[in-house]
Amino acid sequence: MEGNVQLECVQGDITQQGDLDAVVNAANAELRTGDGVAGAIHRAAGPELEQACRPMAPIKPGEAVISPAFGLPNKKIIHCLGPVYNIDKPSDELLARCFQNALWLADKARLASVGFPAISTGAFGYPLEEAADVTADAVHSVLSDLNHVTLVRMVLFSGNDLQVFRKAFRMT
Ligand code: AR6
Repeated sequence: MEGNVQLECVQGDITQQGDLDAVVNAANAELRTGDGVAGAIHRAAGPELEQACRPMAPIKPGEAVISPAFGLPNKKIIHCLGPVYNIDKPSDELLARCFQNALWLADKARLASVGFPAISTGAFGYPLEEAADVTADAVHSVLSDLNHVTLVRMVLFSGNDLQVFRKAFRMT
């Protein structure tokens, strides 16, 4: 618990978080399906998701947009474009903005709970430890702005990723 917000790090699949109001997509600029998180989310949500996202694309690194969740068991999907490590610069600021913008957007939409994957740490090549530190700082930096969000869950795909994020969030 940090103020009114509960922070969690769990191992799991971002498409299987049925108790959360919103999950975050590690999107591409075009908001199309892809590999990794984007592929899993679009497959689970169905083809309506790409259609709904088309008018909002393209987005820039650090930006976040919100859509319905369609076949996913959540109310909303928040799509963030993370930085490609050391190509989109400053990568740390752009990664931080993803988490901040997603949480502000969720709060504005009066959502109570949000789940994030480890944005940029797959295809976009962000080193895990660095990304975890930036993520933890970014999440903490906006907690006092939140009026509706009361649960932020980091959903890590592997046991190793979970340990690294737990350490960054000082949960060990
Ligand atoms: N649930 C939770 N985490 C996952 C899942 C899942 N189902 N699948 C993968 N991860 P990535 P990025 C982890 O590549 O680096 C896409 O093709 C994965 O192990 O999905 O931001 C898009 O189209 C890694 O730790 O996102 C973009 O072009 C983390 O989620 C590009 O990749 C992020 O991996 C975005 O790259």
